[in-house]
Amino acid sequence: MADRTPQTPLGLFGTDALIDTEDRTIRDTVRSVLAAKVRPHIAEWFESGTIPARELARELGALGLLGMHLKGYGCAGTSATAYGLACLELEAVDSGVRSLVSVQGSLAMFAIHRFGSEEQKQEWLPRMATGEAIGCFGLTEPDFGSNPAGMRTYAARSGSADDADWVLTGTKMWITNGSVADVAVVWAQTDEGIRGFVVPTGTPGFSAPAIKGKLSLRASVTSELVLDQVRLPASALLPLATGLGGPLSCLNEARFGIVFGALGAARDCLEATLDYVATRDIFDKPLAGYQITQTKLADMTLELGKGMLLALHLGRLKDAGTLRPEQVSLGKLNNVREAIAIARECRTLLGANGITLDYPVLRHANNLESVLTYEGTSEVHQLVIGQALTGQAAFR
Ligand code: TGC
Ligand code: FAD
Repeated sequence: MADRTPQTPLGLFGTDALIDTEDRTIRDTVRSVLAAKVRPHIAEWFESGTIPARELARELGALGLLGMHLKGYGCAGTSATAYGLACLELEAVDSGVRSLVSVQGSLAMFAIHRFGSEEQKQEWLPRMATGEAIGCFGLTEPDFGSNPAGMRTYAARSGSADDADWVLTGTKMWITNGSVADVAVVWAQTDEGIRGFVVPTGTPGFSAPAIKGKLSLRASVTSELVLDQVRLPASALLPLATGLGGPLSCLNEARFGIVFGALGAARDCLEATLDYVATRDIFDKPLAGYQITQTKLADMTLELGKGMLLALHLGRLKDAGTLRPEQVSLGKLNNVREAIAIARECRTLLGANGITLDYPVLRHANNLESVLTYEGTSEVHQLVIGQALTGQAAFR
């Protein structure tokens, strides 16, 4: 007789067979620690629009998740695939928790690791790896999100000598971790093009008011950065980042994490829904027994599994050092788009219960609205892919 034991969506795909033992062990550890320490609190944090960022950063740092796939300076130095799988588990809890880790490791720490001086690396990376210091990454401005090349934040030299101070003025918007950060990586126009600066947030003239009233990513700190004549020593400049390619290469790292992360939110929705339909009786039998339900479950499982295959493929390319930015766009566009579709479809199966915080689906769906927009909107990624296919840039 056929085995009718229900299988999990990714179990059905058998994708674990494509993940090496070490990466699977890391993933399973992350999953079980998050289940014990973070998941029990997440609905409450979402409802109150708070996250204990400092305590959580230390907890995640102790797990080795901050700057996880960077080498040296106290970072764990795992494979990129292991990092992706950790993002998946983090976002299965909440996109806000994954965002904290993405911004810390893939944006702020990566920028310092890739473009910083030895002094900057020694000063910040070990403390950021443990979560003792929190970082943020200021690229977006109120009028320049998809088009960061237009940024108005300006850094002027206060003299002509090479060791002259810099003075930064401008406003950054929608900055994750901003109000809780110890250090901000800030991108600004200069007379020599776009450059990056390592800004200790206690520097006079720097402030980071929190943005309130969000209906998405509520368990995450999002802030404005105000730079009012912030004076920095010459040593605050990231010496190796010149031009827009600097910040854009950091985005490749965070976008890679989202390729996996979005699948975590989708998996969590689907697993919660499978549990629900098994026990929810409609008319005279469980909801799971209706053909319409099974069609929805099958289609969602297909998209989740295809997204996982794509993510693991991109992980392998990244580990081999051959992953190209437009391939990251393929993953970010597809996996976030499918994750939000899955979250919304799951919501239909939960009926009215689906709109509450008793189940994770609408929380994930709402979070994924932000994920669809940040790190390059879906339309920006379509245009990146369009450019790769046609050789024509259609951004302007
Ligand atoms: P374009 O002329 O195409 O390029 C300028 C220079 O940059 C290089 N480049 C890249 N380098 C590395 N990685 C990439 N992905 C790159 N894309 C382009 C390019 O080769 C060129 O180099 P060079 O040496 O010739 O100067 O630039 P463009 O102004 O036409 O813009 C292209 C576009 C639209 C794709 C880009 O601006 C873009 O990606 N816009 C979206 C902005 C965005 O994603 N912002 C995210 C902010 S951070 C965030 O959202 C954090 S969310 C929190 C979390 O992650 O959880
Ligand atoms: P816009 O650029 O104004 O886009 C509006 C619409 O126009 C979108 O649909 C877009 O796709 C479309 N559009 C844009 N360009 C084109 C085009 N060429 N053709 C056709 N349509 C186009 N930024 C940071 O720097 N650091 C952070 O830590 C950070 N964290 C964030 C956290 C949250 C919760 C959110 C929501 C955002 C965050 N951001 C951060 C900002 C994020 O990166 C931007 O919101 C994003 O890049 C889009 O910019 P925008 O919101 O200004 O939208």
